[in-house]
Order: sequence, then structure tokens, then C-alpha cells
Amino acid sequence: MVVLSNRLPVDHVVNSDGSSGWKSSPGGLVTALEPVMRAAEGAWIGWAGVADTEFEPFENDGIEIIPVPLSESEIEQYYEGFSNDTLWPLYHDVIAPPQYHREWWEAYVLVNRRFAEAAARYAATEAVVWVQDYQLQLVPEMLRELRPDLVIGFFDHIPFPPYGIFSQLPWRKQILKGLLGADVIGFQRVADAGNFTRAVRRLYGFTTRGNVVEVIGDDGDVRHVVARTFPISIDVAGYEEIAARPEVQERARQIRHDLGDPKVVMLGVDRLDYTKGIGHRLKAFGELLAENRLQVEDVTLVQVASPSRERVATYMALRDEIELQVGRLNGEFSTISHSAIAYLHHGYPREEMVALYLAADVMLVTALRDGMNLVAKEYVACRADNTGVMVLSEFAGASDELRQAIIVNPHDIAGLKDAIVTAVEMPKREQARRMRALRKTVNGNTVNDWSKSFLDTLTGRAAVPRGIPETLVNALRELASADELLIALDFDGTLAPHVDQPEDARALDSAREAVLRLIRLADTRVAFVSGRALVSLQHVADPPEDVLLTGSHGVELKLDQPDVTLDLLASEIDRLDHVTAILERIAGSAEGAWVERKPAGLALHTRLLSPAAGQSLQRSARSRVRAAEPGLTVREGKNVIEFALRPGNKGDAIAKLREHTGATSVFYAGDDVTDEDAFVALGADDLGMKIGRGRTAAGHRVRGPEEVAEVLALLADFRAGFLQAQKRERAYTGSTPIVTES
Ligand code: GDG
Repeated sequence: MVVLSNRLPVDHVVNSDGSSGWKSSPGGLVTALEPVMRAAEGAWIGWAGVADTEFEPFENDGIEIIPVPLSESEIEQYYEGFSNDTLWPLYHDVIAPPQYHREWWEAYVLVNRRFAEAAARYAATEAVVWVQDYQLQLVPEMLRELRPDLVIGFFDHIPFPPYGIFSQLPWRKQILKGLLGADVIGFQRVADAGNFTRAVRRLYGFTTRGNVVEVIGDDGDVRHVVARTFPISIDVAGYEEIAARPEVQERARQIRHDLGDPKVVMLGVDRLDYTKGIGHRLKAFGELLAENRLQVEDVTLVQVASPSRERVATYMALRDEIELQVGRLNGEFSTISHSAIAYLHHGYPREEMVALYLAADVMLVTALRDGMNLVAKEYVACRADNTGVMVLSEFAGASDELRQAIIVNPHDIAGLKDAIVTAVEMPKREQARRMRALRKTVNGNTVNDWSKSFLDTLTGRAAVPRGIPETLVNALRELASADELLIALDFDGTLAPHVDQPEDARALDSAREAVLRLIRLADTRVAFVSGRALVSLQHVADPPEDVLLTGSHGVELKLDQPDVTLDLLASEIDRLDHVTAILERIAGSAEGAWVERKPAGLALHTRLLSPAAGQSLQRSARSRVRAAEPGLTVREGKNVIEFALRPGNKGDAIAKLREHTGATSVFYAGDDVTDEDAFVALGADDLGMKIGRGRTAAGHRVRGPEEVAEVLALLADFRAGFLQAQKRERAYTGSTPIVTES
């Protein structure tokens, strides 16, 4: 596994005596990825934090560190310029005006390429590469070009803007193309993923279905890219542990004492950034003091504004502005013994941050726009005694989860003032009620859950729940009330367990039984959708009459009429013969491989070989057939590679079946990669169910054919129940149409 981020998890430091070394900077991301990285003997690629210096890769705590050098001018143009003065303001609702400079963009492309090349050099075959954040949005595509074997993920830590704003960017299409090189693109909020897929539709015209984007490559190949939300979190146990230390609790008491033991301590913790709404917070607090709704003897605001991006002009101006505001408010309202605001322009050790969280009765998070805001989650994690109130901006991603905070619109100063007063006056019981719920939420999604769910999605290892999940049961109940229902089912691995010899495959008795029940129901059709040639499907499935059949990935159809045969041209038969000869030769070289001839294509089966041997055989088949007979459709399935004369896939099969049956809703179940074409052909009123592990566009998942049979039986129950109820209702209201005479 390889992680790429702008900064490495270690900083290069030069000591006062001239010696130098490495200091780890254990942020949340490092904590989250450390165990995974160690287990996978992972590598971390990033910049070491000093200009114009090359460092050799080295090992740190079981992780291979690969420094990428940046020159002084690249830091100015790629990092401070394009990343922090173009993308950052653009992606944060243009709170500050983004600067567009072509030379910054060129530096961004150049540095992204350097990162991609480093990853391409270090990643092992078929490694998982996880690219972090907005500084590296071009890396996924560049890396895919260099290393098509890699599995590539991208996580966007900051918001993704609505199209009206994103479209300002002169290089908007290049950025989207860069991101679409990933297999999975993660966002903080549902809204961010939605903004991204909308931009993809507008600028590339690609189809998006739910979380899946159908990316059409220059060669016409289709890739499915998952774009969805994975809300980031914190190392909850780590924060709890620090908060429980007696010396940290003592420090919290000391802080309150040093502040003059006010009744209420309010706290803000932010990088000094214009997105954090520090000015709005100060304005609201100042007005409350001016109006005597709060008294300086009772309430103190501690504001940690940690130094950030200090060489970027907008940040210099912001610092002046905030410090002027703090100075004025303190000048006006502080007394000798009580300061209105304790303003701290420093970075602190984590223990001190936790002591501050423990000392604070009210936490103010008033960001104008924020991807997530980890500070909000950290405050909650530290409040083990269920006291404390949080005022939280609706524009921070955290507000999607932390619903029991006092949610505010920070632009509405009057509303923000009321929220602060509500927080200051909130009774302890109400505080505890809310904090308990907040703590449950934060505990339910830790940073480990976040990285696990992202990586599981990326590697196709998403957990398969035991038993039929509740969400699936509900979806089946809803589906059962369709006007015209089509139940389309893959055969091998779905109705029938996988076996070594394809001709031995048989549907489970329980599955056959459920299918027989379903075909007897009114307005309900069942279809088998297979990659097998139709004759082979008929042989193994022995389908009951009335079951519709499609074989050879939708090329062959049998729809309520005698078999459809394919009329092949003589030239097509020649091509098939030619490819047969090539594949037979390849199969002959590996014991256990065999070739299946289909009416309009060929399949090379490798399931008896080891995965590595199978893959290498498939690769050589692919390249030799491509060279000898270009233009054939190539499909890779589980332990099989197929070459078809005519394009066609299970998605086309669904379209044809839908048209034939007039179905208003479709249920589709399948286990193979080729079933993904069917899943992406489903719409909002349909239901897709993946069998087993593996990356999928289906909304539901079960473990194996036994559970498929259970699901089909359940669907038959629900459908029969619905049809009965409908019949009773018709009988009651009278189903004969009323004809009015003219
Ligand atoms: C970006 C996105 C998203 C701050 N000052 C000190 C200090 N901190 C720590 C906090 C917190 C972290 O820095 C800041 O994280 P945030 O999430 O609040 O904000 P950004 O830095 O803007 O982070 C954001 C995040 O990425 C993760 O995806 O949530 O939306 O903008 O952990 O505690 N830590 C120490 N001393 C300080 O002085 N030790």
C-alpha cells in the first residue's frame, strides 16, 4: 500500500547546533493509517517540508518514507499559489477571491507528475495507492497512465464546490479528468459527492448512477468510478486517553484558574484561516458584551488561532484583521482582572489542546465552510463527563453527523448571538442529554472506521453482513409493490454455487423453488441473464417454461418465442476459428485451462489455475488476440476472459428485458464483474444485489446462493401479499371501468 499526501508524516528539522533529523508529526491521518501501513509494509510519499533539498527514502517506524523534493519556486507556485490561493478559496465558496495564474497551474501539473512518477516507481504490482487531498488531484489519472495495474483511491478532505463556483476554474476539465483516474473518490459530505458528479455530467456528459460514474476512455473502454461520502473522524480512543490523565485534568483546572475562574469558558480552536469564521465569532461575542447579554466577569473566550500559510498575502491580511478586532474588543471590554478574549497565536502540544477542551464549557465552531472540522469531534471525544455545549456551523461537514450540537448559520449574527446565549445558559441535564448522543455518534465512526471503510470499498473487501440485512428487507418490501416486476438473475454463483466444471453447475433446490413461486405470480416475470452461451445455460439451468433467457452477455435472447439463433457472416466464422486456434495454443500451455466456444465468441477459463498463473495467462491471451484480431469485445470475468464478435453486456440484456416485459421495476442479482454492467443499468425504482465480496455498484449485498434463495423467497412472500391486497382493494372498489355516456 502506498499513501501520497502533500506533506509527509515526518518533518525534517534542523537543530540549533546544526545537526538535523526527522520528527514525526502524528496527525489524525497518520494515526488512522499507521496500523494498515505497517501490516502492508506500506510506503508514504510526500514533501519533507524544506525547499530545494533531496532526501533518500528511509524507514520510520515500519513505514517506508519517500520524500519528494520541491524547489522554492514550486512551493510558491504549486503549494502557496495554486493549492492555497486558487483551489482553497475556490473550494470554500470563494470566501476569499481565488487567484488564477497560468504559471501556478503549470507548476501544479509538474509537481503532481513528480508525485505520480514517484508512486509509479515504488508501488508493487497491483498495489493499493491512496492519494490524499486537493494538492494532488491530477495524480490519479497520471498514475493510471503510468501503472494501469494499480488500484487507486483519492480522498478529498475539503469541500467540493457547486458547479456554479467550480466552473470558474480555467482548468476545471483537467481537474475532473485527474480525479476520475481513481477507482474510488471519497468526499466528506453527500453534498460534495453530488457537486462532483454534477460537474462530471456537465463537463464530460458521462452517465452517473447513484454513486457510480461511467467513465468512457479515449479508446472507448468504460470504467466505473465510485464517488461517495466517507466522513473522516479522529482517533477517539487516543483523545479519551489523554483526557482521562490526571495531569491533563489538573492542567484544565489551572487554565480556568489563570483565566480568573469565570463562570463560563468559551473556546475556539482553528488554524488562522478565513474559512473558519473567527471574525464572525468575535463580532457576535463583542455585541453580546456591548449589549450586556454577557458580562466580562462571567464569560471568557479563549481563541487559539494556530499560525497557518503565513507567506500567502490573504492570510497576512486576515491576521491583521483578526488581531485588530481582538485588540479593540479587549480594549473596550476587558478589566484588570478579566480579559474578554484570551487570544493565542501559537501551536500547542496535543495534551494542552485536550486540557483546553476540558476547560471549555462552550465550544464555538463557526466555520463559513469546512470539509469536516475535526476540532468539533475532538471536543466531544474529550467530554467523558457529558458536560459542555457545542455551537456548530451548518457549513462544517461535522454538522451532518453532530446533530445534537446547537447548529447555526454563522452569517446570521443575530442567530449566532442567540445560540451563544442558549449555550451559556443551557441546564446541565440538557447538556448531558445532547453530549451523550454526540459521544455515541463520534464513537460510532472513528478514524479507523473511516480508513477501513474507504480501503474496503477500494479493494472490494466490503463486509458482507450476516443474514438478510434490514435495509434489504425494506427495499424488497417496497419493490414488491411494483406495477410490473422483472426479476433478472445471473446463474453461476447466484442461483448455482460455483463448481470446477461449468457443465456440473446446478441451481440450489431452494432457489428453483423460489423461482417457481415467482413465475406463478401476476405481473411478475423472471429472467436468467448469463454470460454462458444459451445452449449451455439451458442445459445447466433447465429453466422452467416462462423464464426468459439471455445468454452470451445479452447477445443471445429467448423471449417467449422459439430460440433466437445468430446468423454469422462467413468472415465472422473465420475470425472465430482464428481466435480459437490462438486460445487453444495458449490453453495448451497451462494445465487446467480450457477454451469454450460460444455462438458469437470464445472464453478462456482459468479457474483451475492459481490466481497469479490465471492472470498471466489471461494477459497473454488478451495481448495476442488483440494483435491478431483487433476490434473484438474483451470481457474479463472471475477466472475467465472472453472475446466476443459483437459487443453486448448484461446491461444491454437488462434494457432488452425491460422493453420486452414492460417492467416498471427490476430486481437484479449477480456475483461477477460482468454483472456490474447490469447494476449500473438500474434506476431509482430498481434493486441491485451483489453476491459475495468485490467492488460493486449494487446497493445491496448477500453472502452466497443460499441467501439469494432466501431473498427470492422473501420477495415472493411480499409480492404475493401485495397482489392479494391489491386484489381485495379492487374487489372492494370495483375494478370495472366506469364508462360515462356522452
Ligand atoms: C482539513 C479540512 C477536515 C489545530 N491547532 C493545533 C492543533 N490543531 C489540530 C486540531 C485538529 C486539526 O489541527 C485541524 O483539523 P480541522 O479539521 O479542524 O481543520 P483543517 O486543518 O482545515 O483540516 C477540514 C480536515 O482536513 C480532515 O479531513 O476536517 O475540514 O479543512 O486536529 O486539533 N493541534 C495541536 N496544536 C495546535 O495548536 N497539537
